[in-house]
Amino acid sequence: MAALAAGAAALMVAAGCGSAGGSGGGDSITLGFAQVGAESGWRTANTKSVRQAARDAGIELKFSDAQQKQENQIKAIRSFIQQRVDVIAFSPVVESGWDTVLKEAQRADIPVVLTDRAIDSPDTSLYETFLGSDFVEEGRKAGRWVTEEFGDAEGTVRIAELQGTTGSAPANDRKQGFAEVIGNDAKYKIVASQTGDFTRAKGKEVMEAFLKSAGEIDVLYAHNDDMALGAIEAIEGAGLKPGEDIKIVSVDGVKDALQAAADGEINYVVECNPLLGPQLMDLVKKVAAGEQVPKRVEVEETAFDQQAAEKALPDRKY
Ligand code: GYE
Repeated sequence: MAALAAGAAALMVAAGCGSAGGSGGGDSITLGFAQVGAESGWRTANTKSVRQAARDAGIELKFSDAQQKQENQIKAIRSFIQQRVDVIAFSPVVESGWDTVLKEAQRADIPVVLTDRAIDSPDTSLYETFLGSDFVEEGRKAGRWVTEEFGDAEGTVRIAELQGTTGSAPANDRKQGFAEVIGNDAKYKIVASQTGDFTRAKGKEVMEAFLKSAGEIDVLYAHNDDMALGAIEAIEGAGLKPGEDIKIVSVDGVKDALQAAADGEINYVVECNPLLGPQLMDLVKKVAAGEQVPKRVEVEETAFDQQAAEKALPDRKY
């Protein structure tokens, strides 16, 4: 019996069969990854991390860029199902509207991993796990900084908010966490709030409009660094000093924003870690092998005032 089993194992190795199985054949795992797009410095760093980690883990990566459109992501997921990849991972552009396509993946027996952004479906059987940040807490951190910075201020503190992509988890959650904190004191007033779709160009455009129509602005809360960097151009264009005339708090912690903080133009940066690749590949391997994984895996993050930004800059890779 033992000899037979050993022989069978040897045969399996020779044929390149491994425990991961899956329809891709061979023992390498094929991962279909549907990325949001290339809208921000955060996203570029995230894509690089995923590609590199797949290479390091020997996972075959089929990568699709949805250009920030849900319909493109749905198409990409359908195509991954058709190609019978072993695992599908994606970062949902928006929170709603995924049930149909994820049921198709479920029927095809292909496990799904959510990364970076979550979905709002009550049917949690549609995915194995979520890997990403606590965006509500990021919003709270931004709010706490505002309430500390303006704690002694008399009169109304007028806040402008540049929201991320409408309907996305980070936009919804960062808005909620921030509102939760500043909502405790009636002196904080959001006088303008609109989406800048997480891009520099829109951040600039919307901030220009705010500066024309919102009256005086004491502080800008940008849901990501790129929009803050675009807004800095708008503020300078209006003859004001970013970081002084208008205080700025943003989320992500990309190099350009830490530099702007070190230069005094941004006041506070809440970190959101984009380097999810290695953890994602670990989860993908486990899921492909049919192992149990926690339903939610969160990454650890910090925040930077101007001094801390200056210190962190030399080691910042993205
Ligand atoms: O903050 C922003 C990007 O989903 C956490 O998406 C991510 C966000 C990030 O466009 O820069």
